[in-house]
Amino acid sequence: MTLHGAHTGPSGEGGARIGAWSGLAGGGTAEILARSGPDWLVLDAQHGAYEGAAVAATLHDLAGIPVPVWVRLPDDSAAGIGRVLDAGAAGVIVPMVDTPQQAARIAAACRYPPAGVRSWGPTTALYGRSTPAADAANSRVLCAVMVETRSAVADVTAIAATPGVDMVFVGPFDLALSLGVGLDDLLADDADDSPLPSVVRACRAAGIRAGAFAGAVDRGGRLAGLGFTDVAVLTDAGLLASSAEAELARWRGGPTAPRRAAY
Ligand code: 3PY
Ligand code: MG
Repeated sequence: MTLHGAHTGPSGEGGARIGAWSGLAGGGTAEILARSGPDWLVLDAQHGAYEGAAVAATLHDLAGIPVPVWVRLPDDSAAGIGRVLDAGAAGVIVPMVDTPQQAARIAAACRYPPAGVRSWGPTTALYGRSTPAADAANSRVLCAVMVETRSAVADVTAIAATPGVDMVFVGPFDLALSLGVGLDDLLADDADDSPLPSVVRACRAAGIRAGAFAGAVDRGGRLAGLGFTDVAVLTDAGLLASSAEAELARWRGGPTAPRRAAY
């Protein structure tokens, strides 16, 4: 699935891949999102309700659905990265990555030796799934590092060029805070040397994917228009809040209330 038309990236190469973002652990919400047809799905263990056992259980529930499932971790710990990959995540998104050195440690945590330092212990075979050999696991895993501070943007060329980093993923909410600008101003700024175009340029130069969190279709279209290749457009909490509010407003015949959720 891609964002077409006005949402197609300036490269004109078919638009961005659309991601779905699940923060509501349990109750089948991730499965409902995965079956809605996104290009990839993220389980959010930083700001969402996913903790260890819920991540593993959800990855098992999603195993038969042909959508890559990545986990956004709460921090850059190698142990945390290893645990979600052991449970079958196709990749990780690691928040608040500020330097190429930190990015290199994260890339190493995603891969078995000799490419990295990941410890062997996948649990997928216990649940009837195959366990790829170490070299196949190393080449299939997606390692995404989040650029969401002023200092990360200043170093984004080196972060994107770090071997083993497959995608730089922008957190525009945190980046706007770090820069001291409004979210809409950050998204509107398309000057060559401004933050978001600089990230896209660095990713293109390194030959890696440029991802970003949008949380809504209008912001997603803007990010795809700036050239991001992967945009998280749907969130379970946002969809639930906005459609519940819209349906209630429709029932009551009044105006639709502004969205409560930040995402
Ligand atoms: C951000 O925008 O800072 C994010 O991390 C999105 O989840
Ligand atoms: Mg963030």
